[in-house]
Amino acid sequence: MTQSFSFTLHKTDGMARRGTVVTPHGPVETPAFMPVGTQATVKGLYPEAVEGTGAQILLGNTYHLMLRPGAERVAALGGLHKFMNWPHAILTDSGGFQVMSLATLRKLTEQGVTFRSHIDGSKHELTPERSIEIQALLGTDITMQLDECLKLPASREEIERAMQLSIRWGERSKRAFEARARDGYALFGIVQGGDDVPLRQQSAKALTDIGFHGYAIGGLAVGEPQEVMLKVVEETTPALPAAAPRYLMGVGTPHDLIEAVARGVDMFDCVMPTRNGRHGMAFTRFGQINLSNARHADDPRPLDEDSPHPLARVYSRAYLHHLTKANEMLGQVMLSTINIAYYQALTAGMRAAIEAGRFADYRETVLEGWRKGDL
Ligand code: PRF
Repeated sequence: MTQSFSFTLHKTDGMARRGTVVTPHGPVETPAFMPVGTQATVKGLYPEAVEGTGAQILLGNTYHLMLRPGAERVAALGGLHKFMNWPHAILTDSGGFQVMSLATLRKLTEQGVTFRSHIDGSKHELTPERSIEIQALLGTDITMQLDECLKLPASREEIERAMQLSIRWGERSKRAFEARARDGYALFGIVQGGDDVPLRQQSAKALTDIGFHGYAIGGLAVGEPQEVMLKVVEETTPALPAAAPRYLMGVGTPHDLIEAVARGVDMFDCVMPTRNGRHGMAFTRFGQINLSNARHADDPRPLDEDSPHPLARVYSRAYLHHLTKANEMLGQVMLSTINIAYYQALTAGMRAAIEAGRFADYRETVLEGWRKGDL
């Protein structure tokens, strides 16, 4: 028996929240970090390895999977969970953001967006209704509405136009989602409004009136300074229903995560742990360590002897340096795994701290560890 979507808020500490999202494919303890599995794979990691980091939910992408291998094909093969052998929860992004960053010859209208594939130049259309259909074919647990995400800086007029369009697409998404009657599954709305706080609050209110199972904050980490992002988050979360999860899309560094949780965010996704891992970077409680640096060549110490993940405890910095310099794929795999495990340890630490009413202390301890650096 699969379970219906729900969100339970267990405890708050300041604005930080400790909750549980239940999906048809299992629970997600929040604050939660979702590793990115764009092409039906978290790059370099077996699903078992992703599980071993503590992750309970992955992010998949409508845009990539509709182009290749095709949503209808994945559906015929039993859905995305079965296709990639990931039995736990999946959230899929709606495609709009990836169309804007990857596709060519884009044309945006009230109806939706037409574009050419970055893979073979073929022509495609994504509407709110088609995005919902694709995500249903993939069998995702959490569906995202189609939205328009602008890069910053942008003019107030442009920001307002994209924000209003995203609200209308949110309404259409909800209608299309309900028509498919995927009972027990969830649809999230996406707040837009750029760096304009009143527009953000207007967007949050309009989406709340439409009514979603959860609410994402999109359109951030798109060129604005971190303090602007955090200010917008801080002013937006109070305008969202306390009883629903909040997801900050495409964010971010470990520092972004801890500061956004302090401002009421529950969920995150980001390519950073895997992408940076492929480039020789390790995220640790001593901050970011660049393994290609020659200072690691003779260092027998592991990255973090107290890490909950064995890869960070067992392999020496010298070995990871060597793999990175030799451009060996095992180095990329190990660092990607270590980094996702670090993000999971960070969110687990936040969860425990909120439960204990000690989030402020935890945040200070973590920030101090990064400040002191890698001794
Ligand atoms: N919208 C959607 N996906 C996203 C974003 C957005 O605004 C962002 C912005 N950081 C990342 N991914 N649909």
